[in-house]
Amino acid sequence: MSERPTRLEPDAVHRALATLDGWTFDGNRLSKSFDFGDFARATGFLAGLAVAAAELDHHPNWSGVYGRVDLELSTHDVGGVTELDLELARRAEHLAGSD
Ligand code: HBI
Repeated sequence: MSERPTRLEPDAVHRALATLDGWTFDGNRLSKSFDFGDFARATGFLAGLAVAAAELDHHPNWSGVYGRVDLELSTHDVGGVTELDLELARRAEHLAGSD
C-alpha cells in the first residue's frame, strides 16, 4: 500500500472486525492477546509478525510474557485505525493459525 492511509470510521472498523476473531476496538486501536502456550511458539509468531511489519512498513505495539503476546495496532501517523492495521491483524491471525 503506497498511498497514505486514511483513518477509518468506527463503523468501518467494526464491519471489518466481524471477520476477525477476538479483536477489540477502543475507538483508537485494535487489541488482541494471543496465548501460544510456550515461549518458543510465541517467539516464532513474533518473528513472522516482524517480517509482515517490514513488508507493510507498518509496526505493531507488542508486549509479552512467556507464551503470551499482547498486540495493539494503530496508525500513529493519523492517530487511529487504518486499512494497514486491519491488514496486519489479518496477517497476525494467519501466522497464529487461527484463520
Ligand atoms: N507503524 N503502527 C504504525 N503506525 C505508523 O504511523 C507508522 C508505522 N510504521 C512506519 C511508519 N508509520 C512510517 O512509514 C512513517 O512514520 C514515515
